[in-house]
Amino acid sequence: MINTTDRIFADIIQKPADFVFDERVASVFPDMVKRSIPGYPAIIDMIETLTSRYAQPGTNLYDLGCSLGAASFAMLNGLKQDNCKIIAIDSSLAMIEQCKRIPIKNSAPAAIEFYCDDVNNIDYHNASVIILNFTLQFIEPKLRDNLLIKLASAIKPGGILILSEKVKFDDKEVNDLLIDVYHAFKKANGYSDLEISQKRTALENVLKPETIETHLNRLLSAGFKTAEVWFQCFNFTSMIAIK
Ligand code: GEK
Repeated sequence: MINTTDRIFADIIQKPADFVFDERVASVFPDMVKRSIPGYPAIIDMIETLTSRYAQPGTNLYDLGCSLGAASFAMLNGLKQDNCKIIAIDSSLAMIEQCKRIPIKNSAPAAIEFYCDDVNNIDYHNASVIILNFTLQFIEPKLRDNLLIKLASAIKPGGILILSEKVKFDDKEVNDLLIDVYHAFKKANGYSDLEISQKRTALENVLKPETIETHLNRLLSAGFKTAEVWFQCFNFTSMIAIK
């Protein structure tokens, strides 16, 4: 039987390397996100609820950095509007190959198209809902403004972008405290001190968090009329921006 429990950092790693979304990560991903991202199930549930409210008939719904498609399937479950298409993109071939194997009922309200690509390379258009669920944090900071400008201009008036991110805080004491509290959450979910510290090292050059203020200002400058945090647990947040 295939083991789907995340033990990727359980043993001492002799030559530490940057974290990559390869086949090994894809095979344990549902366990990894559930034990590593506070509030992940609540955020996925809200993506379903917000999709039923904000999707517009005849538009595209994008899931950027879809991993195994949790947000895409949440959108599909929430969708009541006709003639929509869900477009899910991830730069990890291992993730996209697994997504393509997930069966979709004939009676589903829309199709999901999965593409293996960099989200910076896509032409976005006719969108009503765009999801960036813990993906922007992996994109080079200097590319983030342009991507958000592109996304904001692809969204129709009244449409939304949901941006979930691990964040940092300007105040060092608060920042250190929330990192410690987050590590306690991981320990309570069965990760050892070794796993926590080896993963932290692997993510150091790859996951680049920004402050909530930086994210909200970027969303407003990109062309959204409003942007607010709707969820926060420790240093993990989800924001909604409305065009
Ligand atoms: C979920 N949204 O379960 N272009 C496309 N994909 C990218 C890029 C890029 N430039 N950079 C990283 N990725 C998911 C969870 S995981 C979050 C998202 C996490 C992809 C990367 O391959 C990975 O699958 C995903 O973004 C981030 O709702 O693991 O913390």
